[in-house]
Amino acid sequence: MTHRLTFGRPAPGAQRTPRGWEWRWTGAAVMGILNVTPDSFSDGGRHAALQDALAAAQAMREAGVVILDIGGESTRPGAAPVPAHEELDRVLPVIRALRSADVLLSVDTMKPEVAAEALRAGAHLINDVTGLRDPQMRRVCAEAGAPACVMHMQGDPQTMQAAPHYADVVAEVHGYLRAQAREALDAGVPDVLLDPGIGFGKTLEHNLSLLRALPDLTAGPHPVLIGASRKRLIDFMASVPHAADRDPGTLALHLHAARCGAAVVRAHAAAAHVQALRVQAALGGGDRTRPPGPRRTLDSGVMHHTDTERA
Ligand code: 7PJ
Repeated sequence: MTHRLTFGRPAPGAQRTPRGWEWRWTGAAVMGILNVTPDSFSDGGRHAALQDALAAAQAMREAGVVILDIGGESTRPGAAPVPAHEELDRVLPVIRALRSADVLLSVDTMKPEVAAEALRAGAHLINDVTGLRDPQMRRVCAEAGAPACVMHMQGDPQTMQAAPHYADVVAEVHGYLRAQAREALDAGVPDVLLDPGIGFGKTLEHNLSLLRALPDLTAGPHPVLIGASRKRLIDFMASVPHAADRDPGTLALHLHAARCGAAVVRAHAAAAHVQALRVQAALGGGDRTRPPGPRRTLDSGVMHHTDTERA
């Protein structure tokens, strides 16, 4: 399955087209997670955090990674919000150090002011777990010519896992994503990726319903991102209490997502994902809707260790 994402300005790997700069790929690309939160680092120091992040990014680049998702705020269930200036102090040095590297830089943020500064500093893509609900976030992306990942979340990170409830989870999440995509494109955002938000205000049953319905979402006009890396649904499915032990289950889930047409999988164990996706592609198993044949996936990166928890 071939995927496309349009940028309003040049981006690494994107080709000039009449509509902008188009990034085109086959199979699922791996987005390597690059957390720059002090709790990801043993000594908590800012300089050490930056050095660790750059070393992880370098390793990912050498492994051929094409997208890094840089995050300066934890969105784990119950996590405390981080002020914008603190988030910027974490992510800007990483963006500045990597902006001339041949890699797409995504910034995982909910704050328009952080997105604006990050895009000015050289980031290419915004990953907003609040789905561009804030009109200011849509304006920021539109003005910078930056596509965005629009994710579904019920509630907010502080409360979302308290009592998730849906009458029809698939209809509600897919409907929400379609509506947010329309709002974003109408506001001038050049393109969107859609993400059902695994673990964001969802029980195991809700997550499973969304994963089973993935072919319906990937049949639509927008590329789809799935991020289940080390989340608690892996524990619920396979009894793996420690997040750091959940990479095998994560990989199984992401291979399923790739077969169902996901365009991007967001992962900590990025190198293992690249290897597994290449084998899946060589077997002709990238998707079930086309006859088997040789296909290629974009190269991707190696893991960066963090310990996140999510249902
Ligand atoms: C996701 C994300 C996800 C997108 C996080 C964690 C929590 N962005 N940011 N999708 N999860 N688009 O990695 O456990 O699922 S942060």
